[in-house]
Amino acid sequence: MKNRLPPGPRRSPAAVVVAVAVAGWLATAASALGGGPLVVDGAWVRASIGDSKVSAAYLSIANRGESADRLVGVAAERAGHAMIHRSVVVDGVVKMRHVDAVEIPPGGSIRLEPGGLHVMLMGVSSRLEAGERISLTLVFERAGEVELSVPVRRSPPG
Ligand SMILES: [Cu+2]
Repeated sequence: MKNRLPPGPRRSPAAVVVAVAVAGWLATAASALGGGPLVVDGAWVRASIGDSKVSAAYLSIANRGESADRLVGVAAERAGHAMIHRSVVVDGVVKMRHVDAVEIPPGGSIRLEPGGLHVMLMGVSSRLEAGERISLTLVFERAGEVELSVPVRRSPPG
């Protein structure tokens, strides 16, 4: 499923509400896309494992516009805190590093996937069960704030 995000530049608070409503609708309608240059694909959230209060969200974001944009913030329903992380291997041990922002060059894309960049979800208030959907909010420097409805899965789609 592809969701085209609304166009930038930065919006007033009132406009953000409209953009969020539109993006929420687009998240369930794969066609009839219009407007912004960013396209989200393959978003999913990992189902909770045991009693763990952490999880992660993954997705790809393509930029079909002429200007770079940057993913600068994330938030998720039922997660007390969310941030962008990158997994790195240091001396054979996987560690996660906080990333302030990720640039999406014009004509390029970024991929958040297991073992690499991801949206880290912390303080998850109740178990994320496979088959349900949660709301994931992405904040872009130019495109503004966008809310997506993302499926919870035990493994990557496809
Ligand atoms: Cu992490």
